[in-house]
Amino acid sequence: MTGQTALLVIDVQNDFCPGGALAVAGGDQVVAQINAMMGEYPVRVLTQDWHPADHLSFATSHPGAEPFSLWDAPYGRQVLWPRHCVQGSKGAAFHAGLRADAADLIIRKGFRREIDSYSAFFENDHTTPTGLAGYLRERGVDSVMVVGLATDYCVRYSAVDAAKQGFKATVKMDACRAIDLDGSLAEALGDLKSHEVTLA
Ligand code: VGL
Ligand code: ZN
Repeated sequence: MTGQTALLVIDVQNDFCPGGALAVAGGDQVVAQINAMMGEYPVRVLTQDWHPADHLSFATSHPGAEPFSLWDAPYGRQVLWPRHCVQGSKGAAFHAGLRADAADLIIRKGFRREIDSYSAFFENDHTTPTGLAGYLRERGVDSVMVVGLATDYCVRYSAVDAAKQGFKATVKMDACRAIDLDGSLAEALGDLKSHEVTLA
């Protein structure tokens, strides 16, 4: 069983939808399309951003720091986000309309206080694996279709890492929405193209 394509649904959670703590414009608009795609893929993986309340990617964990400022973390530059996707909170739950029951695997990321994890494959040190690559290989997957939130952060890093891990990676752009912080969307598109990720 090789040659299968997995659908990777990135972070379609309440906090990234309108009204959420780190709302992405139109974040909820991807839900219907993603639900419709679920039936077309033999392997379906959802990711869930899943932070402890004192996570170091939160501005609130750095006295005096403003949300969206930068912190020089031991593993590199880290945006300090508004507190979001706290483990077990309503904000961390999947959007109520998402067909989460259709998932084969739910992978949680960003659960270690000291390190953020944008990618579904590696934490932000780019070396600590989440286990997803091994899971996909054992399921006979050789390509991934990436959708969800946000295009310029978790979708970007997940798709680039998928390509680096040898999977053929495609991002379905109209099933994604971006944060677009200081040109981050343009930078993400350049990064995706330079890693031979297909933008569909
Ligand atoms: C995300 C910022 C912080 C994302 C997660 O899902 O793109 N962005 N945590
Ligand atoms: Zn996060």
